[in-house]
Amino acid sequence: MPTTEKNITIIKLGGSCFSDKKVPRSLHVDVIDGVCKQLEGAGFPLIVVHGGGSYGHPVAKRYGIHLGWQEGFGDQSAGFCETHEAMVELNHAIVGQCLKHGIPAFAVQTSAVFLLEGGAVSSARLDAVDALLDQGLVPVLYGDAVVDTSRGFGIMSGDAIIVELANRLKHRVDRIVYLMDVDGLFDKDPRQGPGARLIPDVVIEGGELFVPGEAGPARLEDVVQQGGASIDVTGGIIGKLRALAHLEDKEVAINLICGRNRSSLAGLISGAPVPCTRVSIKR
Ligand code: IP8
Repeated sequence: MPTTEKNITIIKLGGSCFSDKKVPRSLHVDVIDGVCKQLEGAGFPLIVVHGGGSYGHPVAKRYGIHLGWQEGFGDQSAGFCETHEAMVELNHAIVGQCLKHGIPAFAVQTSAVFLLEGGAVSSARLDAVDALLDQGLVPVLYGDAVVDTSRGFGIMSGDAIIVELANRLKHRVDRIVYLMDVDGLFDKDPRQGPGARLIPDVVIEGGELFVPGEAGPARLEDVVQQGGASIDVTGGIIGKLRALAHLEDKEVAINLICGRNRSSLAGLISGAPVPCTRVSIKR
C-alpha cells in the first residue's frame, strides 16, 4: 500500500442537508444515498465529516453539554453520554450507506481523538486518521460530545474538526466541500420565497467575512439578512465559515454546494460549473 503524502478532499455533510432539525433523529436516507452515489469511484482520497443534525443538537441543548458543568440542566453525565450515543447512531447509519455504495468508510470516534481545554483543542491524536488514509480508506468523523479537561465536557463541531484535520494531518487537505440543503450562501433565506440571491464568492480576511463587489468588499453580515428561520444558511453558516479563518493553508479550495440534489457534487468533482458559494482565505 502506498504511504506517500496525498491530497485529501474533505466532504462536510451538514445537518441541514441530511436531517430535519425540527424532527428528532430524522435522517433523509435518500440524501445520504444520493451523496454516496456521487462519490462512488471518486478516485481521490477522501475524509467525510458530518454534523449533528437532529441527532446530537437537541440532546446537547437539553443538557447544556456545550456549556460544561452547569446547575439546572439535570443529569449532565447522562446527557453527555446520550449526546455521544445519538451521534454514534447517526454515524452508524451514514457509514452503512457509504459501505452499500462500495465506499470504504471507517468510523473514527471524534471523542477518542480530541480533548478540549476551556473550549479549545488541547489534544488531537490523528495518527490513526493518517494511517487509514495511507491504506486507501475513508475516515468518517463527526461532531461529538468531547471531554473538556477544565469545563468537564463540551461539543466539538464538524467544522472545528475540519480545521484540526487540515492543520495537523500528515496528508494535505486541498479541498473542502460543504454539503448544504441549498446551493450555498444567500442574501436571504431561499426557502422562504423567491428573490433570494446566491452569493458566489466570500473572502475571509483577518477573521472577518467579506463579499467582493464592484463598490468594494462588503461585510457578509451586512449583505445577508439574518433571521431565526434562516439560521442554517445565514447565522449558523457564518459562524462555521469564520472557523475556517484558522486554516493554516490559505490555498485550500472551499465550496458550499447543495447536497440534496443528485448532481452538484458530481459536477463539482468533474470540474463542471455548479451553483455554489466559493470561499477563499486571504493571506
Ligand atoms: O453539527 C455538532 O456538530 P455540528 C455535534 O457540525 C453535536 O456543529 C453533538 C451537537
